[in-house]
Amino acid sequence: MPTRAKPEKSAAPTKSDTPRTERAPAPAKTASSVGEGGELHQRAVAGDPVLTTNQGTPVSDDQNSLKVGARGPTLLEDFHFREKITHFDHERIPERIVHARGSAAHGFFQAYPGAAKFSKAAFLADPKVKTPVFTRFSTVAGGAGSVDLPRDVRGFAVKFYTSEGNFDLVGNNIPVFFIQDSIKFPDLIHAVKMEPDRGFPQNASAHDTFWDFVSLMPESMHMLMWAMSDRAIPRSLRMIEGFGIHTFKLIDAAGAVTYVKWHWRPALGAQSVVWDEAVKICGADQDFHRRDLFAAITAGAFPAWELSIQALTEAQAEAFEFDVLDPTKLIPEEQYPLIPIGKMTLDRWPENFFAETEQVAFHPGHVVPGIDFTDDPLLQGRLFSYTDTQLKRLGGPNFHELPINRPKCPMHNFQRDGMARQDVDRGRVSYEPNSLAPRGPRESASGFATEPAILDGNRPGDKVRLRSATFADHYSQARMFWKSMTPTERTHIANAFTFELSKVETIAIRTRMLGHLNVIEPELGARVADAMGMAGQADAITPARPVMELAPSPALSILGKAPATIDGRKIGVLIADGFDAAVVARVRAAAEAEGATVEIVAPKIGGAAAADGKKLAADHTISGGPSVIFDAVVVAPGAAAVPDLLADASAIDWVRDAFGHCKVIGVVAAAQPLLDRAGVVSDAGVIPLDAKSVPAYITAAKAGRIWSREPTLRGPDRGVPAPAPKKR
Ligand code: HDE
Repeated sequence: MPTRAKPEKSAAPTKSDTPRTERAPAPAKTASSVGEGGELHQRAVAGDPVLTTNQGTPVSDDQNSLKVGARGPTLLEDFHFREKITHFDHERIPERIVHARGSAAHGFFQAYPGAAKFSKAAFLADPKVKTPVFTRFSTVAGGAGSVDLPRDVRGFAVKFYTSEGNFDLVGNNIPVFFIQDSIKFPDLIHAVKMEPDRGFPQNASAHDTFWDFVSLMPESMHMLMWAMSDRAIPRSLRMIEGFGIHTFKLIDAAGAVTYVKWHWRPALGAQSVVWDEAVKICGADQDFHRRDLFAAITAGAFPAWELSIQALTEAQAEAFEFDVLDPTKLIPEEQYPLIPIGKMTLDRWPENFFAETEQVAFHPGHVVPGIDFTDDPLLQGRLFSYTDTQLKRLGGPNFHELPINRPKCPMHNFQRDGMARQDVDRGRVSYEPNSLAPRGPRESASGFATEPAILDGNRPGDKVRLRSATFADHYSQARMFWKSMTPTERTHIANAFTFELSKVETIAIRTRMLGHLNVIEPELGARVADAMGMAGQADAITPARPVMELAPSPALSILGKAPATIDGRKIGVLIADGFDAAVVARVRAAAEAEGATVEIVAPKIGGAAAADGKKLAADHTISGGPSVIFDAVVVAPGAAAVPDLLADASAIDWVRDAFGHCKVIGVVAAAQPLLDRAGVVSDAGVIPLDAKSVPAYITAAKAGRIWSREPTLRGPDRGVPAPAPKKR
């Protein structure tokens, strides 16, 4: 017999001396259990929900499992315990193999007048109609719990719940892709994900396997230029552009076909952070992008994007200098301007992350009448992959019944049963044709019918495993991208290549990549080789096709078209005891008038006392709210507090980083010693601040970063002209 240690003590605690979570059940529930049952009933009547099992059985004790004696083994018959633990054990579903880390929001789309000219799709027909949407942004390489700001492509997937079925526009924030044929997708993803023998790095392309693969795949060169540009480290999900990448077909009411590229443009303008900032943000706030989207939407500052198309006739598509079926090529906006066709606004954060953001199932094959595919071999492969992946992730063929995936228009067919079927299908008839259900669902002439035209050069031939010769130029648009960047953006690209290739251990991979960079643009190759200390070591690479000198496309530059705005941006104000409340209040009023938010940073979270003695609460401590999380900053401590700040490394870093990341700094005179200690040199972005100069500070902040500061601060490539480009 096991010994029972003082059973009476734990078996009958008094309510007053035992916290609820530690209460042990009375072994013999007689009168008291009846009493509790009565209590349950009363609470239910009062509208206060009773805790039940998943079968609806009321639960009397959710604090203790059922045991043989207070210290004895747990009993198998405890169905409530087993149900709860089993459910918990199965709470995770397989995460997406790519795009596992994502954040999403609900919203609506409204077409502009004239959109119907291109497509008979119902959601484009009437500008008054608000089509519900659910939009999920994601990184590609990392797992679901990875950080928000690695250098990576961002997914931009929109589900339109149209009156004629769901249309999913499953795109990225970069208009081209790494590969041309979907059969290479598993290789690409295996190469970029953590290396299989060591399990790292998580969510980073700066390692050998990624660069090994891409350096052997010249077709990835154009996309690499984008991935090494600032596009891959966005400031906010609200500030990214989106692209459908593949060429799609739109079909109008008369059956005419337009070949289109899809584009999303953010109302707030596109903006990125700098690399050093991204690295630090990943430590300061792993959820930087998710939190930013959540905060904006819950505050009512709804992010919006304009949807546009580039529209080509078949003849124009055929005449374009690259194959429009090649997803490593874009069509310059200067050649085919964007035609705006509508606007998306995201105005509601999901109720439940798992039910909606995790379980949403996108698929480029979810199209509606008026939209159709082309034979882009990457798109064709995706049309298979996405259903397959949902079967695995969501456990069977009924994923369309989950509320987030269910169309919001009527849906009827004869598909039946399967794992976790929710619908209770009625009647005898589950087949077609039938005569027993004359009012049952039938085909309709207005239903989706594949648009049969294929581009002229794409007539069916023999069964082959071939890459079209029209896909063979891998460098010309990569060079065009380089030529389209501002000097600052070029420096960022050179530094990104330098950083990533310096992480590659295998010398032969580095020299191979340097060879490709020389082909893309000798100046780039030379700058990166020089910054790596590997000048003259590049492999000689001969492109399959001579590189063409294409005209630059200014539309590809983020900085070149950056709007002067602080709308949607965040200003951090560092205060400490004795600060001037009037200056801080003016900064807040002026910033908020421009659509920005202001957050207060102070040595203590309880806040700081102004010169007039009034206390202002802080949003962050100095180390908890480093300047990397702000777009512009104000340094406004009281004079008496400055000596303490000078002794605080996080305060010095706060200022040093703001300067190093080229941010506009407003500073009160008393704080000058802090700027001196942080190595801040006065320039156009360091604004002496008093009550009068607040407008000047806001104007400077609207102009964005002080890029002229950057070459004085950070290498290895400081944007200095490279050694004389070699002749090709
Ligand atoms: Fe995806 N992709 N992909 N992809 N993709 C997935 O589907 C795939 C590609 C994109 O927020 C998966 O539901 C193949 C291009 C986004 O849930 C999977 C190929 C573009 C998302 C899949 C591509 C994308 C995915 C994983 C090469 C830009 C996230 C989970 C042919 C146009 C959607 C899932 C979300 C997700 C396959 C290439 C965008 C495995 C085979 C090109 C935004 O089905």
